[in-house]
Amino acid sequence: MKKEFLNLGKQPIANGFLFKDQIKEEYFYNLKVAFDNETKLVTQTEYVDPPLMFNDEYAYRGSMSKTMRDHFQNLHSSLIDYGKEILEIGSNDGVFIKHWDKEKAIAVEPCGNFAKETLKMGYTTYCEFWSTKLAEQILVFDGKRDIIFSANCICHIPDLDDAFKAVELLLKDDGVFIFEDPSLAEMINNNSYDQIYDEHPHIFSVIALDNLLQRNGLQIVKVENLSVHGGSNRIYAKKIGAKVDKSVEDNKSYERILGLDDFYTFKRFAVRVQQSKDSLIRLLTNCKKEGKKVISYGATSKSTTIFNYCNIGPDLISYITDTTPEKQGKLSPGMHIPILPPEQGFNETVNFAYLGAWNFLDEIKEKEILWVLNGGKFITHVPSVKFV
Ligand code: DWN
Repeated sequence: MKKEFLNLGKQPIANGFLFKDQIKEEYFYNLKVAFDNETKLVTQTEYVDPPLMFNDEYAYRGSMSKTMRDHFQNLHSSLIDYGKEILEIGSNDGVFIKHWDKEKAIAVEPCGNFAKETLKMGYTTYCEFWSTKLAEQILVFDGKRDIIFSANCICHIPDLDDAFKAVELLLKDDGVFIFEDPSLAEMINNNSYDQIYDEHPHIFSVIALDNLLQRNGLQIVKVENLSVHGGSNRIYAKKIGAKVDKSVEDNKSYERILGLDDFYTFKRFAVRVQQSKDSLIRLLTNCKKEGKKVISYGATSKSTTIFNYCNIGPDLISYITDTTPEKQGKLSPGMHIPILPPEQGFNETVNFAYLGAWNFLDEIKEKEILWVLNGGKFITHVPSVKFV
């Protein structure tokens, strides 16, 4: 049974970057987060219909950071021993699958603008949402898989039972299901409530995932804790009966210590979220009073949650810079802050830059070292509101 613990208010489509003439038909929904006492899953009370988020104009391009390009290149090298017949759920612009043999790798990507890119690269690409129906079709045409992989996509799927049933159906008996998504433990530790938005109906704990996998014929056999995307877990799952690595129980014990299986942990988290909101508004308001120019660095889904929950608009953030061509020249979802290319918007006139892409702090600070040496300062809310 789901019990609500956090209300992040009226929110737009997190990646719904738009032009001025589209504002009148902009879609909003109420973003409320709950704890399911049976599965221990942290999940939204209602799910936004996937085609509203994932369509032929999807704006998030996975290869837009060196961090993630390197991450997926290294991952390929570590997975090749598991086999060659791989299927990727949510292949985006091919940033991961491009390292695999075109004859043996299959891409599943519902966003047509990106499905076209992997097709053009020569990969069999199913431009559909992951489901048991699609898995049955792939079983007939392509056969079972050694590896089913997914990065930052499984937590996007509302019906996890169907998604895991589909994996179990298409996985060879000794096959492995490997997926990585933001870690609930890291969200609680870092107060990074902006991991919650329409595309993330769930934020996963290892405890909850194992409960859900096991009721669909799979079980977690290994967990790797990653630093990417603000702290993620890479889950290795196999068909029930496989040998289980120590890392699984280690992660579950740590999550029990954090209280991730207890509703009241999340009630306390909700209080910290409100405090974070008050601190961020106070800091940005003071910057404005002092006549400072503040922008946001990275037009992220995460910052959509922040700006709409905290009601932060162009009065406090002059504009947002972002390297993604599909976002430039548009307005941010909900609060309609203009988005500029960095070469146009990031310069010595900027005093402070809020880190919409705080998960890339190291890469960004390295890239903008001259601006920092000239007195520029970044602002973050993770794990607390401060200059970094
Ligand atoms: O789960 C998801 C994650 C993986 O990506 C998706 N549902 C949606 C998306 O979330 P996000 O938008 O919060 O992701 P990022 O990766 O934090 O977005 C970074 C943004 O910042 C990109 O639009 C690229 C931009 N960027 C930039 O402008 N300059 C990134 C870097 C590193 C930079 O130097």
